[in-house]
Amino acid sequence: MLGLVYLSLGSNIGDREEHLREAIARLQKEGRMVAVSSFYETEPVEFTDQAWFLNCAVALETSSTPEQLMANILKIEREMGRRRMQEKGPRIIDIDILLFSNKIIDSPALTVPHPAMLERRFVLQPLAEIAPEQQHPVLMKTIRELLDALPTGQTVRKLKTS
Ligand code: PH2
Ligand code: MG
Ligand code: MG
Repeated sequence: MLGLVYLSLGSNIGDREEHLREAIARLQKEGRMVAVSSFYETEPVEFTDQAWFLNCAVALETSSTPEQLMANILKIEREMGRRRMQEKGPRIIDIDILLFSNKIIDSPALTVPHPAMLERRFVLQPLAEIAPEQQHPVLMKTIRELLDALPTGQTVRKLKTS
């Protein structure tokens, strides 16, 4: 069975753009890459005393289970040099599963839909670019509606490409 997965990618250490591209290339081995959003320059939230991030969202069609995909994502993060130090702190690459078809998962290893996505403009804005009509399987609201419901604040701007 094929699953349609939406992922959020972020980096705020070193060559952020290169890290996002590298992660996307590696994720292509996990299935069929259906869409990749623009890259967005985003103000750090939650833990604010760190450098600005580059974030994007991708859609991936995969035959993996959520647990398999999560394990492969953690492997990609490790292989790209990620070392977990401070929670929510600076990272070379972070890859989060936002949605996995219309699955609802609540295990110690994995929570889907991603619980924090509702509050994060750095997630919803890139995601709305590639999947505005996608429904959140718990709230039954579209990504566009969730984005429109966000309070102002959290600067997120599309990266100007040369
Ligand atoms: N990730 C976090 C915490 N804060 N802020 C931005 N702008 N982008 C992120 O990817 C991010 C964050 C924890 O995963
Ligand atoms: Mg994260
Ligand atoms: Mg993560």
